[in-house]
Amino acid sequence: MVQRGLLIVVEGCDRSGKSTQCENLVAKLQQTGNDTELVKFPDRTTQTGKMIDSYLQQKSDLDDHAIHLLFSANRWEAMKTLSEKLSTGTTLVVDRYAFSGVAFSSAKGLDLEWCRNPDIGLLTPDIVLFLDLTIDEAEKRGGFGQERYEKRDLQIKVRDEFTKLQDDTWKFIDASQSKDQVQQDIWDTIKQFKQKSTKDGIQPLQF
Ligand code: Z5A
Ligand code: MG
Repeated sequence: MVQRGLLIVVEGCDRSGKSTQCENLVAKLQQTGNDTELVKFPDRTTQTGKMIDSYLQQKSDLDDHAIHLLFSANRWEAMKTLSEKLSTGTTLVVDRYAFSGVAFSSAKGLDLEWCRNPDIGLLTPDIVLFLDLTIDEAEKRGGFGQERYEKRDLQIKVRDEFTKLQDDTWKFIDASQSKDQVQQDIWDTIKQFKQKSTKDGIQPLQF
């Protein structure tokens, strides 16, 4: 029987280095013989993704609830494909997931429990790597861009909301370190996790 792949989610505030580290981690896992693919949410290529992209670029406006549901739908439409990949042994490294959805919408003032509901039943991550960076440190990486949520006050609230979502699958990584050191910390965390899960036997994902 093929051992299923791991669902590794990378979360964190703006400019914490998620995309940089996701690419590194995928390359490292592939080099060490693990069938691995990168997934990114929002997926801006699908029909829902195009509406999200237009909203983020401030080319269109949507009710806060409606855009929240679109972000969730953008994940749901990928679930069948992702669950097939996991069950045939592919490990997935996911750049942002439902935690971003809940953190951003609740930071805008929507009820936290309401925000959680549409994502209930999505594939459960095996591990969530939270790249932790203060807003002051994030700002040193260049001024905010033109996208809708790239504003200091909102980003501070988002960080607070993220910290409410953690559970025992979360591993905090100090993202203020050099790219190489962050990469090393992530790799050590994944190696430890894989050793432990091989010992305990990986629990089936909740489909
Ligand atoms: N959003 C939402 O509202 N609801 C949802 O359900 C989801 C998302 C899934 C678009 O996301 C927006 O959608 C986002 C949340 C919202 N809004 N905001 N803000 P996105 O993922 O497409 O956003 P992005 O454009 O990829 O930016 P990012 O994710 O915030 O950046 P990052 O991936 O964390 O960082 P990076 O691109 O790897 O690095 C940023 C810069 O820092 C770059 O110049 C790097 O070279 C540099 N960098 C990276 N690491 C380091 C270290 N260690 N030291 C120094 N410099 C570094
Ligand atoms: Mg990114």
